[in-house]
Amino acid sequence: MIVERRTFLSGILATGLFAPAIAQTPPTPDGPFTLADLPYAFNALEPVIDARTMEIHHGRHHRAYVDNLNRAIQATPALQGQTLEQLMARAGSYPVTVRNNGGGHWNHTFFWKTMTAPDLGGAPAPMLAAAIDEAFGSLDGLKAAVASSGAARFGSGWVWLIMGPDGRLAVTSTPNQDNPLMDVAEVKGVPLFGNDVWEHAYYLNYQNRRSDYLTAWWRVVDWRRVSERHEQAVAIIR
Ligand code: MN3
Repeated sequence: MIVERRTFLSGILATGLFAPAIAQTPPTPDGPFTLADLPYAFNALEPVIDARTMEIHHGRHHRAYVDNLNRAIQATPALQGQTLEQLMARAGSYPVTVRNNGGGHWNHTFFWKTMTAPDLGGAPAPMLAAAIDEAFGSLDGLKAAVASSGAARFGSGWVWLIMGPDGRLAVTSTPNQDNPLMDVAEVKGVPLFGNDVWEHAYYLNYQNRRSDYLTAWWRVVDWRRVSERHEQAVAIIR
């Protein structure tokens, strides 16, 4: 019986029909984009985000976005010589793999730099605090908007604080690895922070409790960095 089953399987495999599933992935290209090290240790965000989650998130998920983006760029001469931001701005007219993996690379690079060790991120600078009050009533109002936008995102995506062309702040959400810099984004603007609400960002620690993750995440937000981004964005529109 076992022999028959083996014969059956090897016969099936010999047809070549299953070759794609066992084919080797092409060699990893070494550019044009590279995966930078995290700006802190894997365990730096504990207990909010555990070291194992950070290790897998950065070393496997983010690395895969970079590798797949590089493969796409190397295979398509028309995409070569552009910055990541230029690719984002025209994501809608490029192959979907560029939108997904380019977005994945931009979003995660931005995300790592948005965070710091728990309770060391300070508070919004006065100009940012004033803009938050104007748009959301208070910092708690912003947090409530992020909680509801993050919870409402079905499946995988991101929740963002952005500054629009009029200088006003807004909370938005994008699906998959889209971001507010993309031409395809429903609401466009300059991202000031983004939080990853893919399950891979929180599942080991929080399982299905996305709202608990969203609440805990405030402890690791680097408000100095977010305030700097806001200052730069305001300088550009003035
Ligand atoms: Mn992620």
